[in-house]
Amino acid sequence: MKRRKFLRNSSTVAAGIISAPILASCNDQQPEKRTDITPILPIAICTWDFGNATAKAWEVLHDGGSSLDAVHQGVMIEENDLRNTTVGNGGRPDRDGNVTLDACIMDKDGNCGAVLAMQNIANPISVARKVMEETPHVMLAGKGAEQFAYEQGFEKVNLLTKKTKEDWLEWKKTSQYKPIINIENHDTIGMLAIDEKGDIAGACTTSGMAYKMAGRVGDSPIIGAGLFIDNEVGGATATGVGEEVVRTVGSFLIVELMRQGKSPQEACEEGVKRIIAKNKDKQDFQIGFIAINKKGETGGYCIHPGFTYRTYTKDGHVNNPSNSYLES
Ligand code: SD4
Repeated sequence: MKRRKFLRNSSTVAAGIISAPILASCNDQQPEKRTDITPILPIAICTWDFGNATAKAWEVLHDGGSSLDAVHQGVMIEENDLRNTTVGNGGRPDRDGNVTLDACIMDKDGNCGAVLAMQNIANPISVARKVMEETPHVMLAGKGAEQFAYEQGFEKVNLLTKKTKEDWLEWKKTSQYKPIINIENHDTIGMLAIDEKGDIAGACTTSGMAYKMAGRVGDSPIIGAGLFIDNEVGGATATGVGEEVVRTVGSFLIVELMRQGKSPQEACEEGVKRIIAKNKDKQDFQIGFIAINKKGETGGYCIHPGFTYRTYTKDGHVNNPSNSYLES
């Protein structure tokens, strides 16, 4: 009898009387890892209603691809979409009119790579992956990141579109810097995926806050803040005002809360509450967290209503409205 069937049929095991190590001595095979819940695998999840991105990630996962390839190819869809003014090519510029992009990627082994405030390159997530795979470093910033990208064969691209230039010139008339809550109902894309093997990876990419100071970098390319993966536990990623996410090392915090036993939903809620606790007099900003655990369970939570997150599993492709700390 196959070992799996033996375990299922054994009333003694069902009663929990015989432990796995004792069972292992019944035959030559290694004991199987026993789990109570069937993992929902594979799965892709991302911040906001970036359905084209999760569809691409699902395509990769469904073909048996790795979670790393899935998140990489998934978020690239948004980097390449010129209609999206918050990610990649076509993203809004800083106050000087320069588009500076941030991205990071992390794999199942804790390897990671990031680019910060990089100009003239359309796919920062691909450069971040090159940093991870081709250099001894984790982060490259500014001119160094751009130079590295050219060395890796990336092309120089003008990232400022006619539309974002016009909007910037309009903004300059008042030059008022105020992060907009739920800007155009999308923002940074952070994506988490688990592949058929059960391995977790994540990616996060953004053009950052529109009209930020030159050189400003938010949470999105900072491992632990905008994204964190621990293949034993789960992953988390963030969107919103990056300064606040950095102050709580939000994504790392959420993964650690899951390690301590919280569900992804409970961990996201606690992450938002920690941010609120540090901002007692100020709540006019948005933060959204999403998380996934090793079982494929997901969660999402935000400060203001309006944040949504996409999930793609064999059961469907859904845009989930997130619960929020504040009511509308
Ligand atoms: C940042 N978290 O640069 C990113 C961008 C974002 O609302 O999500 N903006 O702070």
